[in-house]
Amino acid sequence: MKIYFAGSIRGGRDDKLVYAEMIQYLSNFGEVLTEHIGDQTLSAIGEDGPNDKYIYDRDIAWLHDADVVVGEVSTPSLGVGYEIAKAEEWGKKILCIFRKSPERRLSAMIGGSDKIINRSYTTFDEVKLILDDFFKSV
Ligand code: 6K6
Repeated sequence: MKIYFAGSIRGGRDDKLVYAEMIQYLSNFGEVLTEHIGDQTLSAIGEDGPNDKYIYDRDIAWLHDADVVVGEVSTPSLGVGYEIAKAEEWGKKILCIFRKSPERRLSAMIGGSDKIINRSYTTFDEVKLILDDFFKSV
């Protein structure tokens, strides 16, 4: 099972710890193609590393190759939204996980899509149950 994990990079790195925990847990179910998203040293404006065209081409190829897409969508990210839209177009199985918050509501373009399984959580134990459930169904 190839898993494309999507999480914010230039949209902001506030949730990088939960990305790392999710990637670790996801590795119980298959190969996570995008492990770098949990890299704690990756900042939103890091300038080192490959150029944007290289990143785009590589990530789109991985996304196309993936069996399932799991997005942590608590921090709004143009890239994550774009990837989810592409994955929808390609008929991938998609799970989006959003942390409940009094300050933020999930975009209606994600929450309102019937092609996406949307779940919300408070604790990481809940995330694990959501992932267990999702992978039972794929
Ligand atoms: C490092 C620091 C800033 O930018 C980088 C390198 N950029 C990326 N590296 C790998 N994947 C990326 C990069 N930028 C976007 N992505 C893809 O888009 C990832 O698969 C994420 O799921 C998503 C994040 O989009 P933004 O808009 O938050 O960056």
